[in-house]
Amino acid sequence: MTTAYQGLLHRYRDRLPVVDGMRIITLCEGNTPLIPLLNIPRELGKDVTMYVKFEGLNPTGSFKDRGMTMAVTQAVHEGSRAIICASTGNTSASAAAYAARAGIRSFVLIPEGKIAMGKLAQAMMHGAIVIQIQGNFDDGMRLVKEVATKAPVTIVNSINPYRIQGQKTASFEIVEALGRAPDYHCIPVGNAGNITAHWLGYRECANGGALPVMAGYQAAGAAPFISGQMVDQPETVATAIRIGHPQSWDAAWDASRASNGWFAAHDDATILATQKLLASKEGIFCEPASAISVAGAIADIRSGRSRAGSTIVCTVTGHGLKDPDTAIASNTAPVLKVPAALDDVRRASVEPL
Ligand code: AN7
Repeated sequence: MTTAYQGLLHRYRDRLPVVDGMRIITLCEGNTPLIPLLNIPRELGKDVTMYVKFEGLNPTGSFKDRGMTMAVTQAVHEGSRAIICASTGNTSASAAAYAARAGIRSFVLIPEGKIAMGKLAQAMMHGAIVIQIQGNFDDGMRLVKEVATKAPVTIVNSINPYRIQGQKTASFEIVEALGRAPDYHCIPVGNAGNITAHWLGYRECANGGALPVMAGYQAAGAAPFISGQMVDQPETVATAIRIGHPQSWDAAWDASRASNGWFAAHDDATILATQKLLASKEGIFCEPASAISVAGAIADIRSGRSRAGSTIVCTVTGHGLKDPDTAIASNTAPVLKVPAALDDVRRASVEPL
């Protein structure tokens, strides 16, 4: 018997809808590090402990793998030969990878021109049928639901309850690492599956202990939870959360209200500045959408909305390598170009005044 880590469905078998005889489709996802932030809290000058749950270190580079291992395992168990999703990129990358692993087909609907290159590359490499639609994620979601009524395919968006089951395990890991729930859990919100899953996970593992306040953050141009109504033309540099009609609307409101939490929006400039801050001050490179949890945490610490002395966990949902184009475009420092000669390299290495 191997003692190596075998993924979430083995690890949390008794707390997930895993049944005997299931062929478990896994890439050994989960078990991601809870990284303490060092420099950002010190520079804030406030008495808080901040952690990043770095979900970008999952096998396909995002938190989606947690839900996908469960959803694809269940789909295969039910005899499904194909899965389908609409996606801003990460769900499609994960679905494609787990379908490849299972030996079944995957169909992914993505908004044309609005997904990060790394994510498109993943879907293509894993052999998904990639359908770019001239519309946004919300159009894709509507189409996927229609297709699934007519064709024998399993939807693996987070409207599939097995996705939420898998994703709740992130909360289990956090509580195990801290020995209790954090005081605040800060999380990006797009389609709102992940905040829903985290709240479920915390409730299941609380054991009578305190639950965290759930703080959900949206991009200012795609912020239905802040305006209180759906957004028809969402727009943000954080393409992963360019979603105007979140599917888990009610469940996310439940999480927010029941935890005495809140939703807040941050603009694209703040998102990119925080992405850069995390990379340059902490060595953590995440994609733009992921940085919003840290942007939100910082704003709420500064304003005093988060109590002094508290422990704050920020979910960092996806890896920065997913979207190199945005990273390169948002950096103003030039990359120096010199002849391949020692003198030129030495001259270039002197800090510019
Ligand atoms: C990096 O891939 O919806 O609120 O289709 O990729 O659970 O939707 C991605 C969502 C945050 C928001 N951060 O999570 C998709 C998709 C990243 C993401 C979110 C997404 P939810």
